[in-house]
Amino acid sequence: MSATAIAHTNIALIKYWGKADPDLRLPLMNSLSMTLDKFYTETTLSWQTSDQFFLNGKLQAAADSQRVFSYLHLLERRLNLPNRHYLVRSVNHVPTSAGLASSSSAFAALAAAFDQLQQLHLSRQDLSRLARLGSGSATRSIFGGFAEWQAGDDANSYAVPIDERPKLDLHLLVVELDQQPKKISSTIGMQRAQTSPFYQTWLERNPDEIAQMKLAIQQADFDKIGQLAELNANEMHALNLTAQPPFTYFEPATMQIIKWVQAWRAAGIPCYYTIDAGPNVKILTSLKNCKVLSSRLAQLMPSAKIVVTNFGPGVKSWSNSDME
Ligand code: 2P0
Repeated sequence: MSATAIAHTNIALIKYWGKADPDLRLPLMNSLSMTLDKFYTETTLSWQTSDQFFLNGKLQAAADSQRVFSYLHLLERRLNLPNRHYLVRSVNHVPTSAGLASSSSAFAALAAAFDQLQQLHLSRQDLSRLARLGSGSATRSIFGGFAEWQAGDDANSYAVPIDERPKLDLHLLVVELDQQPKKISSTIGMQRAQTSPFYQTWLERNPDEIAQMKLAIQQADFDKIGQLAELNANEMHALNLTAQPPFTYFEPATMQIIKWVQAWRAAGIPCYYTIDAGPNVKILTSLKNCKVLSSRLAQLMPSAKIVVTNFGPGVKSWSNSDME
């Protein structure tokens, strides 16, 4: 008996950047994301006599598997289930090594595979709450299209779908830069950002930013969505630059792309950027302009890898009992 789940990664347009409770991964603010079609994790879970984690076909060392098994055993305790050992086989489907954080899809897939293996039939709301305990951004990957993760306490901090099949022509160009310097983890980055003199303003602005983004989505207003997403990303990165000690995820090439996006927009091509806890840039634009911008980027920065993505679906899971 084994269970498989597929979950797609998501990119926050209004970002989660600060924890109210690091152990329960409760955020200090609501966040809102777009689930992506091209990037996903497929995880198969079964019981066996010892814990083993294979990632992309390779057995992982104990140190690299610890987060996965701590999570599965936490789920057992939470759900009053017996302590068992697991074989976890995960494959990250990423067209190039796009450098996209996979913890959102990884923990959403793991939560759904666990639910399926244990035959719990949890609601998507409960799955979202459980995914949250593995990684904050995984909370949102339970749903497709646009999803909002609500701040709150352990019982009511989960994601809700906003529009799982948006009609909007909103595409994301993921631009992976060739250098991948050692990252400051999101957990550390968030902690440090809270020392910024602007952190309180970041929190105070959140309800209005969320409300404006939801309105823009409802009105299918591409420019408004892009403007709000870009502003919110700039606010997050301004917190990092003004933290004690200050830091940034930007590399020179990150700034270069920001300037090109601004110039292309000034020249009449609707496009906006967002940036997460790393140097890569994601450009929001229409399908037609993806082609134009991809070829310009390929010329200007031949070393960059570019992937065009669109809205992806929510998590899916199934049992493989007949096949094993
Ligand atoms: C987000 N990020 O909303 C924000 C914006 C990165 C920048 O959530 O510590 O791996 O596991 O809760 O979810 C990345 O951090 O952090 C992230 P944990 P996670 O997508």
